Amino acid sequence: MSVCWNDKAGTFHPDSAADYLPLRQLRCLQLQRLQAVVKRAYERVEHFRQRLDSVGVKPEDIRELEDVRFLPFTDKNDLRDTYPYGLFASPMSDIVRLHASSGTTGKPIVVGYTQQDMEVWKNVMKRTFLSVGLHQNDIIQNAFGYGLFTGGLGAHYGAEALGATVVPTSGGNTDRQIMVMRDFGVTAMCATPSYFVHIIETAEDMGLDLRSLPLRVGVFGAEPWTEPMRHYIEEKAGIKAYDIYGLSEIIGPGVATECVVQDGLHIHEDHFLAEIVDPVTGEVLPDGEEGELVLTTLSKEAMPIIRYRTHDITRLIPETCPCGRTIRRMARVSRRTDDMFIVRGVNVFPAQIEAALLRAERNLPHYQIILSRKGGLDQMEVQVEVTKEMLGDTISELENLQKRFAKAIEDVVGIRAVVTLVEPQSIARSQGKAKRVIDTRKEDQL
Ligand code: DLL
Repeated sequence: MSVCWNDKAGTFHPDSAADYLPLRQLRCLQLQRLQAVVKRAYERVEHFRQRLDSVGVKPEDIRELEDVRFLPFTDKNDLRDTYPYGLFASPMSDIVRLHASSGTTGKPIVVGYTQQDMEVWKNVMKRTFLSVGLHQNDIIQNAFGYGLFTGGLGAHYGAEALGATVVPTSGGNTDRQIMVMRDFGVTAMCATPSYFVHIIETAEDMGLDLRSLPLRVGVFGAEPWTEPMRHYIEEKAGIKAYDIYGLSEIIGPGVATECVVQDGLHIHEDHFLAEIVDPVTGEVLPDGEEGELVLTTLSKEAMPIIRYRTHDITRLIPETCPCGRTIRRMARVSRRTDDMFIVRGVNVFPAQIEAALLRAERNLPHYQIILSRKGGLDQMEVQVEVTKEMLGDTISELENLQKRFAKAIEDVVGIRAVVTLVEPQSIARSQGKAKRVIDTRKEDQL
């Protein structure tokens, strides 16, 4: 049986001990793990061996934590080029789980976990829940999608490890989500923030005031959101809303989480080494400066990842947190350095849309992606210019084409888009790079 007691700002739990390690001990642990993970990657993954050899670095050259900067970066293209299992450092017989996330073009990227990796994932998710003040008496409704997306199962196993009661609703079916939330006495909700806003608005339409329910905590992540959105959610639902961050390539959710102070996300530094680099030069920036987050897994067996360019922009917060945790915080991620956007929690690259359109029509027409938010739900419209040749087609041929585009997009990206055929030359041409994405999801629209 584990014991809980209050610290200055929240609860301290023995299973969160790694959050509070003395800094010297934490850095020492990180170095030992970094040395081991680089050795493992070098010895077992040809891709990493070649990369390290190409810059003349051997695992033994990592003598202190700062030496991590001698190592070459990894990015999504490395996962794409080695699809599906080329970065695995464990035999398939040791892999107990696979997940996948969007690649930059047609194919997803695949990530694998050993039993030991699953233990780590459970542990960091359990610590995430403890950080936001949840415990074994909570009833946690998990509306992150179950499936290839890491959100659903990642949060699920963490909540079970906590000893809480998990209600695995997955995403969608909003009326039922609200019924479950009310009837099951749910006290905490996991979801993408935009989906929870949709839940709030649907509940309002149903005449239900969420403030009258026992719900007290929201655990939100998988997409950027803002302070005004937090205030809106907290006020409308009568809860505390927390930001959690993670990415499939590193583990899934569980990389970083807010604590009850709600001022930055604590990185689970005993498992993930964080650096901030200049997105253009790749040069490491000092703590406090904003740049691109680069992460190295310190304990992953199946798929160790060295210096992963997340493309997420943030900064490390050097000051210690009033909650007493020693693991460093990072600021909220508000934007990315690349053209990836997130619709209803699903990562999408414009190049995927392009690949899908090309599947349906050999000559790629001019297109534009319009993102909007209605009733809290993200909408994706893909406007495709018909060509003069297509104009000769009958209405039913055009309708067919529209359907083929929509189907191809759903097949490639996994979510539905509204496809609108527009007249030739009606999409604005830009002087330089084509502006493929128009995002009208403003904070005030929530
Ligand atoms: O979104 C894992 C996750 C699930 C995190 C549930 C939190 C909760 P991917 O699908 O691989 O993994 O997408 C990772 O999503 O690089 C960020 O750009 C974005 N992202 C994730 N969490 C946040 C957040 C999951 N709290 C990509 N704020 C990341 C802003 C986020 N962006």
